[in-house]
Amino acid sequence: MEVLLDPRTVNSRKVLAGLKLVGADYTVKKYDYFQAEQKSPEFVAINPNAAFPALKDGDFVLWESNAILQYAAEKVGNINAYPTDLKVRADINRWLLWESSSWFGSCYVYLVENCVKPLLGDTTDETILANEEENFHKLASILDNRLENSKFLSGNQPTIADVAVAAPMHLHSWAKLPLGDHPNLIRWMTKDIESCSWWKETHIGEGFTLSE
Ligand SMILES: N[C@@H](CCC(=O)N[C@@H](CS)C(=O)NCC(=O)O)C(=O)O
Repeated sequence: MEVLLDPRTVNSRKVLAGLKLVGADYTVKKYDYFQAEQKSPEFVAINPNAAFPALKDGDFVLWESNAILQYAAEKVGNINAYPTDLKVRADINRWLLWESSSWFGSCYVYLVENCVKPLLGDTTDETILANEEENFHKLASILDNRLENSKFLSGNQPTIADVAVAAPMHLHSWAKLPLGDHPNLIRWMTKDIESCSWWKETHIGEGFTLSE
């Protein structure tokens, strides 16, 4: 499998971390988000959404990061990272859909306003941040409640649901995600997720710096 992405972006890091979690063999073709290479004719021919990431497996092309996580887990047959029990799998699929439809968008507001804009010399818009706050806390409370009696989102070991939901939070300090009222979410992210090898090996630092 080959993944085409910029490892500094949320959904690209998600895929790289997920491929490591499931134990997939893969190669990476790197693009540059800050040079708008997701809009290049070459990349748009692969992903017409002009957004990272995409995956190629022979002639098969797949985009949507969470679909890539599902495909890779199925291909490897990693039933710890993507259990086959009907209800456990439905629960994981639910978090994947929720992340893509709700959580990513809310976290992205903080990433853009507090990280991307200042980096590009633009001004943070406090009104945009204030307008997002209520929604962010509603969503974060859902995660916080879920994690009250559960180490990971779906039991005692990480699954692709944890990878998907953690990815939009990946620069949470720099992005100033308002996590203060959500102690279980803080514990999960800073202790349980950030100590995992698949998370550490895909580390992105402030300023969108890569370690390798
Ligand atoms: N739902 C898509 C979202 C992909 C997406 O929004 N990718 C961002 C980077 S995290 C991107 O490349 N956006 C294009 C742009 O900002 O021009 C997925 O999960 O793959």
